[in-house]
Amino acid sequence: MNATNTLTDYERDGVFLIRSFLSADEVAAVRAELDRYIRDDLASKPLNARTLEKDEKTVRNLWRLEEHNDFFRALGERVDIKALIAPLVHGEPVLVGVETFNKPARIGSGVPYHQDNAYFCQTPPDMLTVWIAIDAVTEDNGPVFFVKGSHKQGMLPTKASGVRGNSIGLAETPDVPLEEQFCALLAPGDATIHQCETIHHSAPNTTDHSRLGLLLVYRGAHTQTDPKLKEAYAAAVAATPPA
Ligand SMILES: O=C(O)CCC(=O)C(=O)O
Repeated sequence: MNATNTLTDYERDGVFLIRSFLSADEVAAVRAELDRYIRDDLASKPLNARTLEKDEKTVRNLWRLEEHNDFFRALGERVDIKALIAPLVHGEPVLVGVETFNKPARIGSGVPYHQDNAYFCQTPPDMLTVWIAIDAVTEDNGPVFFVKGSHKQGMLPTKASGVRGNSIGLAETPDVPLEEQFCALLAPGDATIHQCETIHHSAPNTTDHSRLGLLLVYRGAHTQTDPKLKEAYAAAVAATPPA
């Protein structure tokens, strides 16, 4: 990977793609540990460790894996990954979350248009997400669409979305047709990295193929919580709690 191109693309577009971010063996190890964690550990964790789909039994999201699981904390703390992230967050990267968006076959729910900083509430917005495909992400199984360059607009007005696990969305849908958005089609192990104010969303998964993504979230050590953003987020999450 060319670090200069990476930084240029990230600053310009607010998102970029990295092929083979994890090897096939690493993807297999992630999948095995997620399966084991859901089967053996999840029931003993607090309710805020996950969000379920509408059937009330299939996992939509795992949250706080860096707190609950040594394997995922170690992955998020990997020195090579943090070295890649440092220039992008303009400082010392701090791991703040390891999560999943499972998007299970047939019942995986959609994610409304949003900017992550409505959840993270950080200033300056030196915060990002590494979204790693564990399953293949196709046009049909609910890929994430990004509006390139949208991070340059700053934070846009929000509204409570009523979606469990994604309680705050954009007040208005951006005026950019889907065909002009960047659709992240990924093979297992590929990743995208998006800045926390880049607009993105995904559709429900109605296919027979699961679309599991593992997310590593980092901020620069210098960022601080913005009280106004926090107030809006607290109201949305109180209206639609994640669990
Ligand atoms: O995985 C998805 O469908 C949405 C992911 C997302 O919203 C995020 O990465 O912030």
